[in-house]
Amino acid sequence: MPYAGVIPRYREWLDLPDHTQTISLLEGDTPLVPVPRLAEQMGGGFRLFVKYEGLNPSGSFKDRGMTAAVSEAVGRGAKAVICASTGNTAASAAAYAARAGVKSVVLIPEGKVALGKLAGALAYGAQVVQVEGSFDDALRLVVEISRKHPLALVNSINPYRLEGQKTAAFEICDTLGHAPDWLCLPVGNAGNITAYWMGFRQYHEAKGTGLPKLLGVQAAGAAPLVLGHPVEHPETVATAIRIGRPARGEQALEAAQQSGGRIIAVSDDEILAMQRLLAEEEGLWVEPASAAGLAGLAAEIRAGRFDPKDKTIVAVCTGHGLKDPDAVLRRTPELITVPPRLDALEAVVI
Ligand code: AN7
Repeated sequence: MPYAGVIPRYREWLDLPDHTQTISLLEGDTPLVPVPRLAEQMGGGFRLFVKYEGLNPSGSFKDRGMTAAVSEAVGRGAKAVICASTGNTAASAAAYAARAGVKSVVLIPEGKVALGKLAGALAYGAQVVQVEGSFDDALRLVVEISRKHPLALVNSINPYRLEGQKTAAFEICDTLGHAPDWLCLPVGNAGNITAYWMGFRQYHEAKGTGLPKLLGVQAAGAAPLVLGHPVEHPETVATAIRIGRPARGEQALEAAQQSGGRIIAVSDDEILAMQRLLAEEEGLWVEPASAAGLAGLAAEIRAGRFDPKDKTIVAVCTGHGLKDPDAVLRRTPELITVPPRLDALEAVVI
């Protein structure tokens, strides 16, 4: 059977109602890319893989959960979906709504969404509304309006989002034949880490695939789960995870703790350095937030808080680098321009 997306692939593992009517863009089935040169840079002696979620149809991991949420909503007759978003959820919701032929409304924090995400949401035909405030303000608003009006909420408060999202854990186990020792990933609204833990536990109970320890990584300027309290004015270059009140924060902390792992924070400089290293050493360009998991791993190894020896470690890279071209262009010196002559080209290249 040709590949048909995460719902058909894992249907019997997903708790979705019978009315679910699959809306798919053939999401999932993303590569687990070995990154041995990066592992060497971190000291070596372990196996490191990137789960390259930026290769999903709308360019981020959100498509796994979105196929499930939109399929459920459309199956019960919803004519419109709504979400708040730092960008990737917006693009994903807009894409799946377009595929389903329903309306999408996306609320984004004014001026704080990376270009590729905003353009994506517009391209797929969403109604984009900027909110004078943070993601957290936008999320509060969509919860309120979806209680009053027939707009299906497709943020990860929606349980079906997690059902679809957990398929990433299944894929990793199916590819490796077992769970990794550690899973490192960025944490924003905390739906992803919660879903991974659900998925790994479910597979382990059924198949004995083992359980990973979870290393969740926040940006230092938006680290409510590390600080232990909400952050009123979150700030980070990794705008995807610029979130001060994670909707699934409690569950994320519980998942990290149950797994024997932890949630830590890294600086923006560490995030950007890792984004660059991954692109320049391994040819994988991811958006800044997506480099946070690896940046956290590197920091833990450097500080001697984590011995990676002989371990199998998977880092989830959640969004494609094309989502946020500005993050690279900002640090790029002026481009070299030459007249169309060989000697001029030789003068700069040779
Ligand atoms: C690239 O799109 O919250 O911890 O509104 O875009 O499950 O929230 C995005 C989050 C990591 C964090 N990496 O995942 C949104 C949004 C990227 C992201 C996260 C996001 P969660």
